[in-house]
Amino acid sequence: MSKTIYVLNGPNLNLLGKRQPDIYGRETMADVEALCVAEAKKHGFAIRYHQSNREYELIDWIHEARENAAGIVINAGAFTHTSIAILDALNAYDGPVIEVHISNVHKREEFRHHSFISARADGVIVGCGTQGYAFGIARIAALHGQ
Ligand code: CA2
Repeated sequence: MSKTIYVLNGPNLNLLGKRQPDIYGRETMADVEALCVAEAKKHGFAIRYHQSNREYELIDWIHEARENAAGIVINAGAFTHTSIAILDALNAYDGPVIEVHISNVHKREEFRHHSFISARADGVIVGCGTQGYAFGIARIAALHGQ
């Protein structure tokens, strides 16, 4: 069994900690990566961590995960609400997928209430801040009995 969990982040999440702290908190992407590495280590897993503003890069990483990932934690950012292409890529991946949103999208604008990714996700974590990433990793570990 693979011991690598992919953590994938979509557009604008590179700005985390730099703007809108009232919505997204003060931690940066680097802080979230460190949190993911630490959580994964507790369960005996490693992390492959990526962020991109380009849809095709996220799709390519999901394809790569088909070969070697124990699971995928994905915050696809605004692509969550628009991308059938990311849904299709996730549908071609057999392992556990956990969808994470830092903010509670259901308390926000109506257009954030629908997620294409939720149609594939095994679990969805919203509104728990960046801690949601750790919950996602813990869930994937639990699904593998770790
Ligand atoms: O709550 C989340 O994690 C979101 O996936 C974040 C996306 C948003 O489009 C989704 O509806 C919900 C946006 C990410 C933008 O991140 C920023 C962080 C700091 C400053 C500006 C943008």
